[in-house]
Amino acid sequence: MTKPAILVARKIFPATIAALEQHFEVESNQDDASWSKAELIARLQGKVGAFTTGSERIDAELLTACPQLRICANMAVGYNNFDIDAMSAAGVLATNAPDVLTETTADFGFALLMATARRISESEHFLRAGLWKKWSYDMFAGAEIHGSTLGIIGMGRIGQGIAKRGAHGFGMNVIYHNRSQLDAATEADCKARFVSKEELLKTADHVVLVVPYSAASHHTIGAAELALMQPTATLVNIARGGIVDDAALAVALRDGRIAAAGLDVFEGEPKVHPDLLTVPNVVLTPHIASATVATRTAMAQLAADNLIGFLIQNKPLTPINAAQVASK
Ligand code: 8YV
Repeated sequence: MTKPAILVARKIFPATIAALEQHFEVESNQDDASWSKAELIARLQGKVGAFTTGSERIDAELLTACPQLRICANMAVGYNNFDIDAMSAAGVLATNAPDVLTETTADFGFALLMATARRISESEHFLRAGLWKKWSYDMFAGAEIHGSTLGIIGMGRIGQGIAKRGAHGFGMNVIYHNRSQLDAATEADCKARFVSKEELLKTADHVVLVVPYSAASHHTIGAAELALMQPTATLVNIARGGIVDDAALAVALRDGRIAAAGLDVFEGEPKVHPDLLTVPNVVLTPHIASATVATRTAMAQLAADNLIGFLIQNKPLTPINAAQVASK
């Protein structure tokens, strides 16, 4: 019997390819070539499944051109690269990779917060440049972490992980804002208090962004929100590019409107707003919050298991639009 054909759109662990090859005819991109949309569409011809990452945009145009496609399995918890309505209309299942990256991403959020508040990148650049001639009492004096107020915008699984690290590990006073207030037991577990976005921005010493990207969350933080923050405050974005207005942030950092920022995601990445590259008080990392070997392996495995689960066993593990696809 011929195996169903699938496309793996980006370079991935050889073990993941091998696992997929047990069930599918696999065309993969182990050269990690940058495919245009036209090339992606051409490669998807005859494929019933696609293994995608955040870099492949799956929209109505692509779906119309690939009528055999039945599932796109994203190796990411975020799926703003998917037009879910268009996928549902085309009867194409979307799956993501939640849970397996929660703790690792929360670890990174906390690492970026600490690097930002304690000026670790900035001081290392100073040292490497040979500028350290003598100790000084205020050299790279940053902001306190322990006992300070941590404001989290977006209190899903990763936000809760960051809250627990802050409250239980560093004695921080945790406040959060979310579309809806969490139940009392979860709030108690996270030692977190629900506040308005405005109160959070005005009172937090450190603001961490963990909201999914959508039209509604575009520029959650812009010039007006930055103006509400304390001049000593830090801002960390591990959510998605576009949640922060990067141009407005660069101005706020340059003018000392806020003390510092830590960014793992950018508007239009891998491009970075040029003004962010010129201000010293920002820590910049290339979208690596989930990047440990174990977690990226688990994410790839989950995406592969979704393809196998759906196409072979008719049982995807972490579907996003199963009900809409079933009703087609
Ligand atoms: C991914 C992420 O590594 O899971 C997500 O949503 O942002 C990262 O963990 C990235 O999106 C590549 O697929």
